[in-house]
Parts: sequence; C-alpha cells; structure tokens
Amino acid sequence: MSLPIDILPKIKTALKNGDPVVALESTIISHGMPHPQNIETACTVEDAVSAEGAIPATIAVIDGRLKVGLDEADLNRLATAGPGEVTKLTRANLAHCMAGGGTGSTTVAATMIGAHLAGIDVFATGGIGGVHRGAETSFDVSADLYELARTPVAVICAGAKAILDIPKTLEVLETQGVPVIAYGQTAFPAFWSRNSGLTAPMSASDPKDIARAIAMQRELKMPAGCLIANPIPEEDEIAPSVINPIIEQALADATRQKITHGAVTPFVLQRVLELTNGASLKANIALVLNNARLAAKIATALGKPHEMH
Ligand code: PSU
Ligand code: MN
Repeated sequence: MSLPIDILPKIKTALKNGDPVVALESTIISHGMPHPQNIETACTVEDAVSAEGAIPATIAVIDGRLKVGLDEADLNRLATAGPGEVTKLTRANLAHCMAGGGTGSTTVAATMIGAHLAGIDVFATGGIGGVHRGAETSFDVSADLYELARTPVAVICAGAKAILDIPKTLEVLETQGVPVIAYGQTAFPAFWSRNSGLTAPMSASDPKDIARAIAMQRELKMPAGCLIANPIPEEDEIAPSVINPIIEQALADATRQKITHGAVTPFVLQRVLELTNGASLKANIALVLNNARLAAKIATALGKPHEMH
C-alpha cells in the first residue's frame, strides 16, 4: 500500500529547488472561525505568504488523501462543512480518518506530521493548543505540545491563548525539550494580548537568528520542532483587562455545558467571539496574517544556509 498523499506540483517544485514553503493548518478554517471569515482568512493568509516570496501549503485530509496544498474547492468544502462533516484531526485519529476515506482538518499536531512528510520545515498558525486550565484533574493537555517534541517543524504562533494555563504550557514545552523563542520582545505573548506576564525562555529579533537556531538544532540531530511566539501587532491587540473576564465567562459556560475533549477549544473560541461582539475574530485574523509573514521570512532565511553565517 502506498501512502495516499497529494502534494501540489508548485509545492513539489519549490521543495526540490530549495525555495521557501510555509505550511498552514486547516482546523482554524473548519473549527476555528465562522464562515465566511474562515475562507476569506485562509485565502488572505496564503496571499500573505506568497507576497513574502514563499509558497503556501495548506494541509488537510480530503476523501482519505493527505493533501499538501489545497485548491479552492477543497478550501470551500472545509469552510462550509456542517457540524460533524469534517473531523478535527490530530496524531491519534489521522490514520483512521485516512484509512476510512474520510475528510478532516488538521490541527497543529496533524499539520506538523503532514508538513514533515512533505519536507516542509516551517509552519504558520494562530495559536497552538496547550495545557488546559484544570488539567491537574481533567488531564487535558493538547497533543500539539507532544508533537512539537517529536517532529522537526518550526511553528510560528501568537503564543498560547489565555483560555489555557500558560505557565503549565511553558513547563511542558520545557520538559519535552521544545525551544520556545519570542519574536521581537522578551515576554511570552498570549494570543489576543502581546504580553502574558511571563518571560519567554528565549527571544530573537531577527528571522535569520531564528533560522540559525532551527538549523543548529537540525545539525545536533534533535528530533524536536521549535515554537516561535510572535506577538499580535499592537494596533490589533485586546488588552488583558478586557479579554480576561470574557475568557473566564467562556470557560465557565463550557464547564456548565459539560463540553470536553476536542470540543473545548472550538466552543471557547466561539463563545469569546460572541462575548466580544466579533472583536476577538478580528484580532485572530490579524495575528494569523502577522504569523504567516514572519514564517515566510524564516523559511526564506532557512532556505539559504550559505547566507546565514
Ligand atoms: N487556537 C485557535 N484557533 C484554532 C486552534 C487553536 O485560536 O483553530 C486549533 C488549532 O488547530 C490547534 C487546536 O492545533 O485548535 C488545538 O486543539 P486542542 O486544544 O483540542 O488540542
Ligand atoms: Mn484537548
């Protein structure tokens, strides 16, 4: 049996030539944003990667095939799917979905697996999953954190959402040997806000320095990825004093409605959107675009090792 994987020709060519490619996830399309903002954002993010001179590669499973690079029909299908029509895929359910000919969107964990199989080193997203608040009793820790420890793909995100337990999330990343580098500041960012109140383990202000660290890790033959935490642009940020009470309320609603497992993150995101009258979505779109641009710069620097020294 051969692996059912389809890599778009322009992505294949770019990878063969050593040109920069940036992987993009698809759970943000199916479960992270409402329609039509989800499809609009998916397209603008691809355009932003292209504008920086890199090739975008959005990843998903369509009818049992792992697609690296989606066409418009695929993107629309994920963006307009009703509840339950598209499976949220992580490491645990990826093979089962593909073997059954199913369709699913890839989370950070599953996108890293697809990117690595295709030979893509850099991946842009909004926010990663992390250690959920109350994990000491629920044990809800996102598989994204363990994927970062075992799959060598650099993930550019806007930090961890304050719906998570950020200190515990950083602890797990450190234990698992995942480098966490804040971009352009020393504070670890908190998705909608630029500062989580915690200092990031490392920081860098030049994409070339980040590329050097990624390349060195590869030389050391370390299997881990790398997490780049890029703060949301100042003009788009929502102050912690505004967002934090809303997060508290969204989490309380999730508990009251007994939302568990993979449904927690999509539920809380939707609830925060409602409670901020859409302001959280606007910020989310801005930070994803910002991450896509930085990812393209890192991929470009990484692709030219002779110019890195
Ligand atoms: N954070 C967002 N939007 C998203 C996600 C996270 O702001 O769409 C998605 C990502 O795909 C991430 C996943 O990998 O949620 C994490 O889900 P969980 O917490 O169930 O592991
Ligand atoms: Mn979870």
